[in-house]
Amino acid sequence: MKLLVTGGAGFIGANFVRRTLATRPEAEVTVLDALTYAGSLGTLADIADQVVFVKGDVADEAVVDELVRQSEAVVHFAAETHNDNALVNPGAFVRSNIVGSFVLLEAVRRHGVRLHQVSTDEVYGDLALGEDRRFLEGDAFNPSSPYSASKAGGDLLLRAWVRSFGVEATVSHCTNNFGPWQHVEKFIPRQITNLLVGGSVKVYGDGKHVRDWIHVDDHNDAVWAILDKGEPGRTYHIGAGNEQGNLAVAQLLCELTGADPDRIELVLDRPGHDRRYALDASRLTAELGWSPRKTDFRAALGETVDWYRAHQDWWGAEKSGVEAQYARREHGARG
Ligand code: NAD
Ligand code: TDX
Repeated sequence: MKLLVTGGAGFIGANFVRRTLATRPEAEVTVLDALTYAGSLGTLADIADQVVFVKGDVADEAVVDELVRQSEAVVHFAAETHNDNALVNPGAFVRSNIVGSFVLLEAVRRHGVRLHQVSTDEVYGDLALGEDRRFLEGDAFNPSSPYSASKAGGDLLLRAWVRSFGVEATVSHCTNNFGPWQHVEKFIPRQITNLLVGGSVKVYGDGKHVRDWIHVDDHNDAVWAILDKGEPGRTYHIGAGNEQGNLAVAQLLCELTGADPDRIELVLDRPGHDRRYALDASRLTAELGWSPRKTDFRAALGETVDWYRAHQDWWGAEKSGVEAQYARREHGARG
């Protein structure tokens, strides 16, 4: 199968490419990635001879049209993905996440190519702490942040292109991912690397915010299940039913790195910070037979800690710049 993977130099996309090469030797993979701050060729270095890499923007019609024309299926990961950045520069999110999806949808419509779009649980907005509910496929979108609104925008376009033009497309909403190759701006790698360089763990607000964590390989296996057996036009939730409070994750990371928990610091909260995310992913299990495998969170997080310990060459150069950016934002927000 000739597969186009957008955003394949980023965290989840690069893990997807690796897993695809390992499990589907027949797949011919082309990666389209703009190599923003979040994507790097270093992430694909050891498999560079097994993929075709094209540096380009998903919102660039000419590049996308040609690549989609040559493909049998597209898996769309490319996006601006960090909520804290969306509060500083939302325009980049509108362009990559909404215009990017539009350009891809038009290209798959023209060329009759199958599309799977990777989206997030954040499109539904948040739940209250202690509320006995998880979001279901079909719940109304109610995004709270510029990032989640831009992802919801791209997903609404997809729904309309399926219904109006009959494009053969599916979409999945996944919970928070962790694992190797995740940028050090995100919560888990930020705190692991803070601990490894002797810094403190920075938890926003009261630390009681809840995220539903899944290992990136489980996410990507679910994407393959949808590509193999999913019904065009259908929406699938991907989640491992693993809700954790941020403070609890911070404490676990201290334990796994042998750090004193007094290195956890409560810092200024993210504006508009969503309280709790939780998805019901039973449709995926019932209809496509997928279920998560890396369900021992402590063990999987321990492997992730070991990976960051062993790969300082990959994240070391980014770390101080990311922390300097966070420090400027906190200062600015406090006026
Ligand atoms: P990431 O930020 O690590 O990687 C994004 C990749 O997309 C980077 O390589 C970047 O260079 C590329 N990119 C950004 N804008 C582009 C553009 N306009 N054209 C081409 N390439 C562009 O993100 P990630 O965590 O790997 O997320 C991948 C996808 O999964 C996103 O669509 C995100 O919304 C979704 N998602 C992520 C999570 C999570 O927890 N990380 C959870 C659910 C869904
Ligand atoms: O330093 C931090 N301290 C902290 O307490 C950071 C970076 C985050 N947090 C909190 C905010 C969230 O409650 O940790 C939680 C996770 O934060 P992020 O890693 O920024 O993820 P989140 O905002 O939940 O969004 C993620 O999951 C859904 C991804 O970044 C999105 O791309 C995905 O769609």
